[in-house]
Amino acid sequence: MLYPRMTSSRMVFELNGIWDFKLLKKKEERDAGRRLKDSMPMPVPSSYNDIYPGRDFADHVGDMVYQRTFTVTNPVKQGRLFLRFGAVTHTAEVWLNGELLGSHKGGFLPFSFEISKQSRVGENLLTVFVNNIVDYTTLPCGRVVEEEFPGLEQRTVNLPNFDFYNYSGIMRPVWIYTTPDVYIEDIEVYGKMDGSVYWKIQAEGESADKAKVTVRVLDAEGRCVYTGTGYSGSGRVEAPRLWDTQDPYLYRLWVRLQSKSGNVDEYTEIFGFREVSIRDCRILLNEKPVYLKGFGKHEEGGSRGRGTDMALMTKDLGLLKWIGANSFRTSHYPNSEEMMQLCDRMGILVIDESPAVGLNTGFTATGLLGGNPKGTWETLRTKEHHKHVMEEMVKRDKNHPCVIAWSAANEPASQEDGAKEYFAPLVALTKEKDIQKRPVTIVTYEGSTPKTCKVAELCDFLVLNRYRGWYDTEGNLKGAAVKLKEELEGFHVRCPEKPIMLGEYGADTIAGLHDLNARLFSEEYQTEFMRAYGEVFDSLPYIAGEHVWVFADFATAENIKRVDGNKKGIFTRDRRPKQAAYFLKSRWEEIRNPY
Ligand code: E9O
Repeated sequence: MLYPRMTSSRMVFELNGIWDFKLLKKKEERDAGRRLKDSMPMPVPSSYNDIYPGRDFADHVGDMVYQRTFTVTNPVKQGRLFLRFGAVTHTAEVWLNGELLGSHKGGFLPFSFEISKQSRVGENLLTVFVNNIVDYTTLPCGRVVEEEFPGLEQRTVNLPNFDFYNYSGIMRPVWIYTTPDVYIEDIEVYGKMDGSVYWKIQAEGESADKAKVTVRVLDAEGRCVYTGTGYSGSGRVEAPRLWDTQDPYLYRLWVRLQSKSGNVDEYTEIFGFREVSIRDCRILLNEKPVYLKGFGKHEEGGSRGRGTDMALMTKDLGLLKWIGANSFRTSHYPNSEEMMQLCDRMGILVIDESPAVGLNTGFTATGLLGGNPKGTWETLRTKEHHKHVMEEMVKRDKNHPCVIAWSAANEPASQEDGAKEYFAPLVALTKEKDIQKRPVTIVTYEGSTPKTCKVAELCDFLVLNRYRGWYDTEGNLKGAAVKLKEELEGFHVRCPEKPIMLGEYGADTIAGLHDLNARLFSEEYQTEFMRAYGEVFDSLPYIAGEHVWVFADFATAENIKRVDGNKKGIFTRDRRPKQAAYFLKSRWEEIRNPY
C-alpha cells in the first residue's frame, strides 16, 4: 500500500484539521447525508478522548461520528480520486455524499476507497462513523460489560484486556489523492548487500497488465544508478552504500507506468540496501551481529493520545539516539507510517508488532471473557482477523529498511493448548507475504516458561517479557537475577540456536521519588533493577538484545494497579529523563558491537 505522495502524475490533499464530531448514543438516529447538528470541533488526526473534559466523554463506549466537507476542483476530477485514512480506531464506516464507500476493521493500519464516482466538482460531504469497542473479535482484545445498579441507568463498560488506554478516533492523517486511470497500486522493492535489487509492481486500471513499466534506482543525491523494465525483475547496483544504524543511507525506486493509451503514472518509493539474518544466536544486520538496545514504546502523549504528532515522534527518536539505543518494538500495534519513515531516515531498527495483545486470560485487572482460564483459544474469535492484520501490516511496511522483524503478538496465552495451532499459520503467512523473509517472533510473558511455552519453535528469535523483581520477587533484585538467569538458560537449552532477547523488563517509578534503600517505586530502584538485569545479560553470550519496558510513562485504563497510568517509563510522559536514563545511557554507549 503506497503512502500518498505528490509526483508528476499525482496530486495529494490533506484533509487534516478541525472536523465536526459527535458521540453517538446507542440507538441514536444517524444520517450520513446531512450535516451534523450539535457537533463539536475535533482535531484530526488525534485521539478524541483527551480533547474535552468529562469522563463520560473520554470513556464513551460505542459509536461516534466525524464529518467535514471538502471541495473538489475540475483538474482534480481528471483521472481517479482516492480517499485514504492512515488509521481509524477501531472500526470505520465511511460515507461520501450520502453513499456508503465501505468499512474497515483494525485501528492501526491504513485503508483507502476510490471515490471517482461518488465525488463531485464542488462541495462534498464526508461522514465517518467510528466504533471504539474492543471485544473478543478485535485486536487488541477486550470485553464489554453491561453494569446495572438499582435506580441507575444501565451503563456499558468496555474492559481492555491490555495495559494501555483505549484511545480511539481518527488518529492518523486523512488525504485525498489523484492518480491517472491506469495507476501503480503497489511497489515492492528489496535491495541486498551485494547490490542486487528486486522489484515488483502492481498496477490497476484498464489493460494495466499491458502497460510498460520502467524503473530507476536513484541514490540520495538523485543520481540514477540503475535502470530496468518490467512489472517485476531484478538488477544490480554497483557497490551500494548499505543502510545501517550509523549510516542510514536511503535509495529511491522511481517507477514509471505507461499504459497503451499513453496515460503515465509515476511514483517514487524509498528503500535501502541491507540484509537481516539470524545465525548462531545472533541477529545480523549486513552480516554483522547487532545487539538490540532500546525499548518497548507506545505511540502516545498528552492531549492528542495516539494521534500522529510529528514533533513528538521526532523528539522520541532524538531521545533514543541520546540514550544510546538503536531499536524499539512498536508495542503493541503498528506505529504510524510517518514514524516508520523517520526510523528509516534516522537509522533506528524496528520490531514491527501487530495489535494482537490481550490474547490471554490475563494478568490485567479485567481478565477476558469472564476470566475463563481455559477458554482463550476456543473462545477468541480473532484468528481470521489476525491473518488479515498481519497481511495488511506486511503490505504497508515491507519496504522499510528500519523494519528488521515482525512480532505477531504480545503476551498471548502461549502456554495454553491451542497456541501453536493458532500461531503456526500466522507465522507462515507473514513469511510468505514478505519477500525479505524477515524474522518473526511472538513475544511471551512469565506464564510461558521453557517447559510450558508452546510457540518457541515457531519463532526465529525469542522475545521474553520478564518482571522478576517487580511482579514477583519484588524488592529482591538478587533473587530476581537468579530466577531470570535460570529461565534464560532454560530457553537456551530448549532453543540453542535462537537469539534470545528481553522484550520487556521494568519497574514502576515515580519521577522525583528518591530512597536511600532503593525501595520499590523509587528512581534508585529502577536504576538498580536495570543494573541487575544488565549483569545477567552480560553473563550470557546468547542474549541478543535488551528492550526495557518502557520508553515513557503512558496512560492506561483506570484500575487499582495504576496510579495515573503506567510509570515504568525511563522518561516521564512529557519526556523528561528519570535517573535510570543516565544509567542506561552509560551502559548502552559502551555496547557498540558494532551498531
Ligand atoms: C505488557 C505491557 O503492555 N506487559 C506488562 C506491562 C506492565 O507494565 C504492560 O504495560 O504491566 C507486564 C506483564 C506482566 C505479567 C506478569 C504476569 C505474572 C504471572 C505469572
